[in-house]
Amino acid sequence: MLKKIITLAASAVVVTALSACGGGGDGGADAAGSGDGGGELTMGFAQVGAESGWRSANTKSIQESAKAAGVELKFSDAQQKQENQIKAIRSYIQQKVDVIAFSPVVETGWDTVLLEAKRAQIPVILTDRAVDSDDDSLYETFIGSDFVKEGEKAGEWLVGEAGSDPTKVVEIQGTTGAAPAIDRKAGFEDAIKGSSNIEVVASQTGDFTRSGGKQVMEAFLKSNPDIDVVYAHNDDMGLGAIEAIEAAGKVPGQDIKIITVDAVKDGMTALSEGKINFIVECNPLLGDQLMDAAEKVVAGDELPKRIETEETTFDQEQATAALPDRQY
Ligand code: GYE
Repeated sequence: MLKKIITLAASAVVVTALSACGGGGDGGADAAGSGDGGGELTMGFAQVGAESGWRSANTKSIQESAKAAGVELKFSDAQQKQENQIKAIRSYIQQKVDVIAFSPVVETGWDTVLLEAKRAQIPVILTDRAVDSDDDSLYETFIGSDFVKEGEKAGEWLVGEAGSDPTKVVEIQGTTGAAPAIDRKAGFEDAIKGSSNIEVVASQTGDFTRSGGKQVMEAFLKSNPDIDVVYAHNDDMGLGAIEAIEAAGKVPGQDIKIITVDAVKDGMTALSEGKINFIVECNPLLGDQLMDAAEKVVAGDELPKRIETEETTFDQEQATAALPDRQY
């Protein structure tokens, strides 16, 4: 019943900007919002943190899209800690928001809190990162990239680049237990497994941060004198690795080749300057898709369980061409 009322309210807003049309009832659709859209939908969003350029662009996209869609956004930053995200989700349940969205910092350990949301009849949308759960009724849909594919693209480029040369790779992984870290590793390994000349000699987490990437690379350079390639699971860690490589008197992009994932502006700039060699794109601009999905879910529409974002890759020349129009 409530869903129907909201559907009507949602279609009405297209015609004219109603203020406080109000769903009423216990479902939490109280018209708390203000501003142009009328605020009939309230979303609680539990963000991972502010660990990378990708994350900042993602947060900005969500905030801007919420505003444009007239969604009242309650936003929290979990500082890369699962316990903080769980707390935020519980508080959104208590506040009876209409929809909860979050980007799970790690893959496992979500069933209990998701069940609490389900019992409270609050739909959950996953953005960017997936959860590892046997029960896919605990969320409506997952909007984000195929991280395995991203890892494969990185590995495929290296296979072509290395030819038959013996190639020693060090890998700087994302946050331990996070979907993009697990999947980017797996995809990369899969792509290089037929090339016996390519060897991953060390692999450690840099937690998706620039400082983490730098520290890990410093340690790698000490223990492995002849590294040919760095594969970093995001641009920020690659940029940190560049600092460590330069401090060690080597030339990034030449003495040591660098492959990263994300394609945020800082990464693309380093690629265009020749310090990075190849970037696999991961699109952080998920805001519009998220607001669209939220409106549909609250209106009672069935969504596909998986909404995949489209992505490409960049070499140095392509980065130079793309940079002037890059939004993030
Ligand atoms: O690649 C990284 C960020 O989950 C896809 O998280 C995201 C990753 C992104 O910290 O830069």
